[in-house]
Amino acid sequence: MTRAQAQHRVAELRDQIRRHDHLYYVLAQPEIGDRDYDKLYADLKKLETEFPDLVTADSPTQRVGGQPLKEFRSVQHAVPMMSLDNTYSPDELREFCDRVARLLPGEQVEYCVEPKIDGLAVMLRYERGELAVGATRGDGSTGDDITANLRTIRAIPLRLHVPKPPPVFEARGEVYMTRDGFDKLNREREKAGDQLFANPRNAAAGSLKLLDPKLVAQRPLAAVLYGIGAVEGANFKTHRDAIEKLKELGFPTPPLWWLAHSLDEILRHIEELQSHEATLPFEIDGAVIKVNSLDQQRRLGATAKAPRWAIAYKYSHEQAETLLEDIIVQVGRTGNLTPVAVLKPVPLAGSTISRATLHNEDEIKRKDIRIGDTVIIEKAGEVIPAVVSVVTAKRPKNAKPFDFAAHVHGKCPECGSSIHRDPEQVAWRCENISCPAQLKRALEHFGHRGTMDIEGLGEVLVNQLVDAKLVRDIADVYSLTVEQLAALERMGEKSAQNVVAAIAASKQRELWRVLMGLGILHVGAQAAKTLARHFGSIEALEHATPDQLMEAEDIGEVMAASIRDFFLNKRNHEVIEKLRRAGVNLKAAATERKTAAGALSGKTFVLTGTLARHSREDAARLIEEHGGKVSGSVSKKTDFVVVGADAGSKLDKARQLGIKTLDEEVFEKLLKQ
Ligand code: 0OW
Repeated sequence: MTRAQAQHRVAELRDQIRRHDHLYYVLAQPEIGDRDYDKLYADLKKLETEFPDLVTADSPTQRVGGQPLKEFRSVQHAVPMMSLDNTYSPDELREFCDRVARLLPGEQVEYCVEPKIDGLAVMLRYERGELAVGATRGDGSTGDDITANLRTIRAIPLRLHVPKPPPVFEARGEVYMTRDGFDKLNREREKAGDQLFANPRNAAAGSLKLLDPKLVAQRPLAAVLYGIGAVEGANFKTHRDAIEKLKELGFPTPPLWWLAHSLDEILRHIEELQSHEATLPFEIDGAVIKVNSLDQQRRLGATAKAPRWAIAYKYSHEQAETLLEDIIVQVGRTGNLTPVAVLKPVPLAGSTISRATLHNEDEIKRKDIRIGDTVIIEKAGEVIPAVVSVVTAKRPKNAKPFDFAAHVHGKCPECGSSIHRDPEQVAWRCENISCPAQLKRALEHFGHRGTMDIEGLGEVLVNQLVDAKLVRDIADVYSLTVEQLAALERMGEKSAQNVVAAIAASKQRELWRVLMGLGILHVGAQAAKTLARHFGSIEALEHATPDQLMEAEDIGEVMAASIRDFFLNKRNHEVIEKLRRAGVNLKAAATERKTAAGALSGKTFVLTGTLARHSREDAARLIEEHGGKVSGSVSKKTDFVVVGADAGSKLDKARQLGIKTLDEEVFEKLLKQ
């Protein structure tokens, strides 16, 4: 192919890829499946490799930047990025409308009602149609330059695909993490023993703060643009015109909105928005009401921090008010120290709450939460209630600020050993892997059904074993005797025999389960299976260099470093030696290894509905034994969806993406091949 032909083909491929990105990430109306998309991308990548001088900054292949940054540069906003005043009730909203009417005597006012996306406010500056700068709102006049991170978000165009783009155009909006993406990310973090994100907003904010764009690219981030900042070469009469312009330029915009001409109409649309809340891909914490006419906006102007022509109306989640009596610090399985609020018991969402998470030290400072405060707690979908705010009007004189560092005085509250805080993480961690709290969590994790599956080795027995100093690490369970167990509270002879037998039986578990049981940071079930299949034994894994580790599928730098650190710790070698001496299987069985070359290797399956002849676990095991992978959600990476009775939304998504579906019959034939 000549250079001229390559140039033509490259331009064609870029247009096609951009169009499919727009269809999939902005309009959620994909026209092709994952395989065809990847083919386009691979062809473009190949041509750009053959003709490197054809690479341009706005090529779809240039979304994920090179080296991680050392820090973010600051950016001055040409037009300040204001925040919003909040209202929490119809009366407060009436005050807002009355003030607008007072300031625009005798004028008709049209309002626009749109969702208040609970993400991170950002701005995107395009110069001659090309994305020049992307930044956080910061304090409204200065933000962080996070261009490299924002370029990785596929919903954000790298170039404005219109014949004559405005010389300068600043789009403003919110970056968010999709609910599904948040759940999936937290499941992976849970399995790998990482600190969970409290909610999608924190997850999005945490992701955009990462200095390495390669990591940001792995996060399920999206964006909605709802405003315009500095602009040259375009003008608008209303807010809605501006939104239409954003749409025309290829940006995602609020999927729901209404025009209103009175408080009653506004309230009706706010209710209607709330009724659609669950169908939105992003979390919302209320509605934003704006005066639609830009001329009226200009004449209404702004206070020091917020416009007079816009207001937020916040929904009230299940909340309760109570006294924060104390703050304690708990230690999780991976050693994360988490501050927990001890509350005066209060009914909330059908249960009595006496504990709520304070997430981490930054949150306590950010919300200025003090012992003795009256606090608002909320159970907004998160698994455990959280302290959301302080009722400062009720703050007693002797309310004590909580000094996390002083409280723990640099020591783990459980075992007294030193603690460490990763610059990128927000949590402090205890460094002693034999810390009783960690040991208890580690033993529970080891015995868990999804790990070594030891019936009876649950929280109660684990606490007794550690408190009685019968075990000092996970391998000690294999030296427990029936006598030792029978001597424990509430443990009879029979159940002691059952537990000892269950522990003995666990020696024959697959290698990946042992790897899971070791609790290597970031190594969840999927990674453990890959490592077991790829290396075949703990021996081989122990001696693998980071590069060799990264040869295994889906094992990246972070995981490789974590595995290497684990095996560099001699304490862990002792534990593995104990497991070996106890006769625990430390090799991958033939089936585990065979799967690498199995008929389904490299294929990703999703199961939906009820199969007649296979349980979900059974079908998943069969797929993995044949080298396939099972995923929980349908995406462009899915190869097959196995459809049972009463299949759910995954079947619709498969059809939408043009992914092959198999009924049970065909699925079984495939396994037999
Ligand atoms: N979060 C939102 C949202 C929105 C504001 C921006 C400046 C003046 C009006 O969905 N839909 N519309 C606006 O318009 N702001 C929003 O969020 C604000 C941005 C900064 C703080 C809030 O998150």
